[in-house]
Amino acid sequence: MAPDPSFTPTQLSARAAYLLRGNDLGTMTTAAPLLYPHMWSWDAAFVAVGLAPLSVERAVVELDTLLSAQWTNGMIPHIVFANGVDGYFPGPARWACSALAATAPRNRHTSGITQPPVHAIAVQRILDHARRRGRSTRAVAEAFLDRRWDDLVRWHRWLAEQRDQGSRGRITLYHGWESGMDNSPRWDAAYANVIPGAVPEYQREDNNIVTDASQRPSDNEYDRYLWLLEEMKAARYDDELLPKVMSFAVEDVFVSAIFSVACSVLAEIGEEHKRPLADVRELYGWADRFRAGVVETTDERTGAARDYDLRTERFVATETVAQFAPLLCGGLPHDKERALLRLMEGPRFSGHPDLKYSLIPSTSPVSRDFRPREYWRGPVWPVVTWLFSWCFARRGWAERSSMLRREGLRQASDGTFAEYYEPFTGEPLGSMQQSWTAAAVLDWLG
Ligand code: 9WN
Repeated sequence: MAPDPSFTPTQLSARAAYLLRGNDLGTMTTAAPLLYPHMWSWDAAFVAVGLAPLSVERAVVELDTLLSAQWTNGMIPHIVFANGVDGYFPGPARWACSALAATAPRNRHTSGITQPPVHAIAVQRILDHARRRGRSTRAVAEAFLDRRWDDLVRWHRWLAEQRDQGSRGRITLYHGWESGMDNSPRWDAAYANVIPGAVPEYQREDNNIVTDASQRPSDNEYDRYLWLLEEMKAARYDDELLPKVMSFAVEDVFVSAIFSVACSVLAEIGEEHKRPLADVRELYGWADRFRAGVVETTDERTGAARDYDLRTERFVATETVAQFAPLLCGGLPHDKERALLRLMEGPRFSGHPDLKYSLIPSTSPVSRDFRPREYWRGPVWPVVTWLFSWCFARRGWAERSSMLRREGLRQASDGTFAEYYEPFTGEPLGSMQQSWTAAAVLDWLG
């Protein structure tokens, strides 16, 4: 069989660096040049991870831009809109945050929902890289931490208090977009109970760019996404009202695991950099509470984690990557953890015999929900691979971590930096030149 066209590691990292420069608008990097021409919250954190080996200074700017759009309640919004750029729907006019929300920033347009809290990981990568540089770069990273520590803690406090009002150790989402896994089968049951009312007329932009409809969410799904915006707008994005009025309310086990990890990471940074002890204690407390919340959802036999639908008061088990949430944050008894690792590496996931690369698909190839090309219903997402690989290294699983890195790099060596890949053929799908794919590659090769 002829080898696939592929770039050497040196060529690949040069191309990744070039891509990030190309997507750089000055103080923010677009998530992708055409499909996502603005800054997304968790994309920005991963972008900062990729920028850090190139320039700690530029990585700091990325997080500063994001944090300068933080809401006064502490929420980091899922999109910070680039000034004067159109081309994405729903844009600022549809969200209408500055007009409706008392806590939205006045000087920047943002969306009114949030996204997974991976930012502490980016801060840690920035500090790691700064440590290896000269004194002036170290000073830039230190000054960033001085300037933004309180904002980062406020962000975590908002999640712990406003998005876990019952202190159950799980983050509640009021929109599937908040998970970052928009149309994952995880949300099918919850969306089935979202009955769109009068959605003001709209025109999608995404399918002008990705013209193959099978790669994006359907119109039916978009109607529900847009209806949830109307529900939030009617509540003026008020944290106290959302739990009462939103027809979608799900405790996301994957976001909860990420939050637990991020709280530990931020607490460790705080300890090392002599931040207030009260903050550090609070962060460790949240890390423990959310780890326990994740473990509580797991299946007795397999260790697989489940989301919890607050509207139907039911656990939702799906054969998706979210099942592996406890492997990110730990906390499972040893036997259960071994069982979950076997599930992840076995034929239902990364050990499926027909996969092109041994990577974790967004949905299991043997699930009846599996669609190999359709957004979060099957394809492999390089940034998710990076997250697992980073968390596994942190957990001391060096071999597993480097296996994911190796396979992730083989997948990315086509040089397209695609948003996601078809798991059997390795075909690049969705947006090309996706910033966070380049960032993952830069970190792996850095
Ligand atoms: C909606 C930018 C974002 C990612 C999400 C991904 C996708 C947006 C969309 O793109 O979501 O937020 O329009 O589909 O699902 O994870 O942050 O890359």
